[in-house]
Amino acid sequence: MTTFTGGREGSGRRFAVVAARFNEIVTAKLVDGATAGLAKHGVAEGDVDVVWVPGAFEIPLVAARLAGSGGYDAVICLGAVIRGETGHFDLVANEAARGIARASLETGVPLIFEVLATDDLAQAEARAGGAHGNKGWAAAEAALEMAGLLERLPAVETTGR
Ligand code: INI
Repeated sequence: MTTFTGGREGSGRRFAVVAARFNEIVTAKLVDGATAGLAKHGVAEGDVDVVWVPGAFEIPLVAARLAGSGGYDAVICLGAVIRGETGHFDLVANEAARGIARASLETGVPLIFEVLATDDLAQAEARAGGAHGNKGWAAAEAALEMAGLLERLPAVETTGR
């Protein structure tokens, strides 16, 4: 039996962070958490690119571009969709999730989904450095683990066509 695990070694790896500016009071803290988490695990500052987009709805397109560039081991997607602020909460949150998942499967690059979807600002803040920790940090650790895991798994077979 062989067991595969990812580990969290960051040295020599490159990561992109895509962050939504909407609800920046929350997402800026998620970015801080993610970049601190990457640094803690040995990722060099120069090996992290942070890209800001207007809102969570725009994350998938930019994440797909970055993942498709071949320049990153994983792309961390950060946003905060807050139900109290919008009638189209479900649309924005669902499309962000769907688009990020699709981009990950199509590119074969781990895209980490940390778009908070909460009822109110307090719940979001609790997950961005508050009582529930910083989900940006958790996203960084998921990115490191997935990067390591994909490196260890058998490569995708190509037909050569
Ligand atoms: N974008 C968010 O990231 N969070 C939200 O809570 C939000 N609300 O409340 O509407 C939101 N909307 C903007 C959306 O992501 C797009 O930027 C916009 O629709 C333009 O395409």
